[in-house]
Amino acid sequence: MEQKPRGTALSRRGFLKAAAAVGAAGFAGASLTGIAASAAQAEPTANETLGFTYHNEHCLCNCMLQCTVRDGRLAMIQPRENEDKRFQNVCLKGISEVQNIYGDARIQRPMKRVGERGSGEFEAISWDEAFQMIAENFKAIQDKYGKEALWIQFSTEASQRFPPLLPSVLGAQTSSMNGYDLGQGNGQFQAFSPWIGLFAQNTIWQWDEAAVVLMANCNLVETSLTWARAMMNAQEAGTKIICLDPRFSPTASKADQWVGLRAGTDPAFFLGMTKYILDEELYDREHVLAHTALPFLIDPETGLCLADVAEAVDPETGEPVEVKTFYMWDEATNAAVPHTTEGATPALEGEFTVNGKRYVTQFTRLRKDMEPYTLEWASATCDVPVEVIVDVATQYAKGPSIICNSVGGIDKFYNNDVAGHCYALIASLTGNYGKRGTGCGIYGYHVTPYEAALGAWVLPEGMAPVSTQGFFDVVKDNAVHGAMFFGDIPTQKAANWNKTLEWIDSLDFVALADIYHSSVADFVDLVLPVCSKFECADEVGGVKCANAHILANLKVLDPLFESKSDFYIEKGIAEAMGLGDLFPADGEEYARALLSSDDPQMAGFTLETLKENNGAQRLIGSEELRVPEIGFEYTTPSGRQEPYYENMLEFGQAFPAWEAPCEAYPENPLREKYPLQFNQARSRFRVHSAYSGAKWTQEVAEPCIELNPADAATRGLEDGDAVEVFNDRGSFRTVLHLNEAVRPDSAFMVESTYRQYLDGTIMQSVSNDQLNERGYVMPFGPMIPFNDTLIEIKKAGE
Ligand SMILES: Nc1nc2c(c(=O)[nH]1)N[C@H]1C(S)=C(S)[C@@H](COP(=O)(O)OP(=O)(O)OC[C@H]3O[C@@H](n4cnc5c(=O)[nH]c(N)nc54)[C@H](O)[C@@H]3O)O[C@H]1N2
Ligand SMILES: Nc1nc2c(c(=O)[nH]1)N[C@H]1C(S)=C(S)[C@@H](COP(=O)(O)OP(=O)(O)OC[C@H]3O[C@@H](n4cnc5c(=O)[nH]c(N)nc54)[C@H](O)[C@@H]3O)O[C@H]1N2
Ligand code: SF4
Ligand SMILES: [Mo]
Repeated sequence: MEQKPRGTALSRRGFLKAAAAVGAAGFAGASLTGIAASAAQAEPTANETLGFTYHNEHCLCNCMLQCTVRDGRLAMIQPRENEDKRFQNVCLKGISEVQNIYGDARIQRPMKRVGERGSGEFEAISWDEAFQMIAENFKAIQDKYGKEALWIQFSTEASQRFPPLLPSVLGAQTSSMNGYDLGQGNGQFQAFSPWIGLFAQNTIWQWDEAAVVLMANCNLVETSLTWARAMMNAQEAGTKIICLDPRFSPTASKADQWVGLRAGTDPAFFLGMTKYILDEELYDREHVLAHTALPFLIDPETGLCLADVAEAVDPETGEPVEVKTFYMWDEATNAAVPHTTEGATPALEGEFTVNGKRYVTQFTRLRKDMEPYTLEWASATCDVPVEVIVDVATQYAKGPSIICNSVGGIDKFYNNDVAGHCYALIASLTGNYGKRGTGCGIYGYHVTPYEAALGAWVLPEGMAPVSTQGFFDVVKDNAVHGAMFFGDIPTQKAANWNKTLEWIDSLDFVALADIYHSSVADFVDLVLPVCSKFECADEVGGVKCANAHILANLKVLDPLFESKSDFYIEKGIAEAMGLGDLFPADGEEYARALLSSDDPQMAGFTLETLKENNGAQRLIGSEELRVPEIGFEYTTPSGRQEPYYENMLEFGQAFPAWEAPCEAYPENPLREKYPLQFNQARSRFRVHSAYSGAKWTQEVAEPCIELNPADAATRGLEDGDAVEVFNDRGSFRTVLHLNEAVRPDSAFMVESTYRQYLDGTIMQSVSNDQLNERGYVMPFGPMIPFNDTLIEIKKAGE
């Protein structure tokens, strides 16, 4: 996940209430006492010092860590003491950083390419030379082709200390769209509220209030590892977890019920449930009438809503806005009335004449649109028995129920928005949104309502990056002539590696800043060593808000080898280009700017208080981590839940309509050559490619591809075989493991690892880069269908 959810007006009100009840001073006092006790317990010995930092953003956990440095070397990592034990966490990846940060895969010094691109031949140069080389090349490219001909992008993890400034200062292009993680969100958010509508508005700690949690495309126990305890707590309290996953995933193994559907067919499963719920009248009629737009009148020919549009001014922003009044059919007066009419008796279904024209309700259209999605159809499409669809639909409709959709699985299929739209529809229809124990959306951030607005380092007016497209689009055109990546962008943020390589070859200059020797390192002109979150040149190397805390990346060690932080690399480049004055002088100055915020949740927080509190301070008013009542206020045009999308009429998706995956569907003739669907997901042993080089992790989790034993047998393959994975786009080599948990006709692999662990090849060689055009009219853009990929596997060398 790239963008983080921002607090909502609703949640902010919730916060103010909570703050008033608890009292800000009381909380701060209590927390200080706790810290004093913890510091005393952990008194270091003579040659030991303690340091505090935060860990990965991208495993969605951001653990707060206490680090012991012995004789100048990182010796032990523990969770930082926290009064709230839910936030006192660490996993093996964190603990093993004592080895990993000194590991072989670490980039140690600036290096300039001397051989061909891809040859891996480099020679060490000084930082001055490196900065000079970048400055000259950036300048030449921007002078010749314009500022936007330079592309600078940070991977999510590389932007988790200080917010990047370089793309803004240079007016370079940077990515505004990721091409992943927001596919279901694209289809879901507009039913509830712009942007935040894709995040659950309550927290994972409220799952115990639900009767059922449907986990769709979510392997929570690995991908939100430290929050999985909330799921277990809920199970203990009697909540039933139902996991939809083609693979018997670790989460499926802990769930109460597993539905092993065919990959890429979640929309069909939900459409089948929806039709069943309609046919059996299992929807929540009262909720639908009072809180959804489903009784609104639409023109049956065009699908457009009967509505009046008036101009108004947004009281908060002063911007002109459209105010829409929709119409419902009032059965009491037998007339169309505005949707805001108090005391009306709206008709749910039927055909009505208004001003001589025929209208139907959205609900009437819904019944018609859902007609094709019979249980038999859904069962055949998803490869799930009819009884299972009926059973899940019945449990879900009864509620209170939650849909926890994460951002894997179907999100990496061509039809991802349809899945998100289905969740919004079924939740609105059954009243499983907007009340306690209900909810729908992403829970991975688990504390969505508790997000504080940090301050910023202010740049001169108009100094901003150009940001209109995603990396997946940039690789297709030749308008960019130079690039710099902070992290492994080219191998992760576009599919079809051979095409990406062609693009890299077309560039005049390309540089990389990374901690580890990631896959793209051998293909760039200049490699720069970045320090880890355990290393800082200053007292502080980053400040962020996560886990309902403000966190500080405080110094544990000086930068190892010749590394520098991303901040000092950006600043060094800017200095070489005569723009260094625009940057903060050092980490302290940047940290203070970020901490200058008028958000009441962080009132009184300073760099000093953060240091006193061992690098973490709880947001004021966030103790409870429960949203008292979500209410029925949505910033949709009608203020109701709106699962009917007028703006998607042209795509036949006003209500969700089945659309097959673009490559990995059963009838695709390509299956004859490439019979296996390629399921890629994440694992507890890595955070994307990070930890690939970690020796201790390698001992327990070597990169491999997994097949069901039946599929291996038909190919004459055995556990441990060296194999080649291929399709028309490319190929890679790895080791095969057999696993009954993998669905027949598919292969499973953890995304992703560095080339050096795949015999110099890369899994992105085979992934599908066909984008769904509909994505371009959606706010988060099209998504890369990584999993909508067909492959075949054979013994390597055959
Ligand atoms: N084939 C395939 N591709 C995929 C996916 C898939 O399922 N299949 N999933 C996609 C998804 S969902 C995502 S989110 C992306 C994630 O892919 P990335 O955006 O690459 O993942 P991150 O963990 O954000 O970044 C990891 C990179 O940043 C480096 N790094 C870590 N910390 C720092 C730092 O402080 N500074 C610098 N400069 N570098 C740092 C790491 O060494 C590594 O190279 O991958 C996508 N790509
Ligand atoms: N430890 C760790 N945690 C992480 C990350 C990491 O790299 N490491 N990365 C973070 C990031 S950026 C992301 S995007 C999230 C992703 O976290 P999740 O959303 O949990 O996604 P995945 O792990 O990609 O896949 C989840 C499950 O979906 C299943 N699946 C595959 N295809 C389908 C399908 O068609 N339908 C259904 N219902 N299920 C399917 C997979 O088998 C897998 O078990 O994890 C985050 N957390
Ligand atoms: S990798 Fe492990 S220790 Fe680090 S933040 Fe994630 S869960 Fe916590
Ligand atoms: Mo992601």
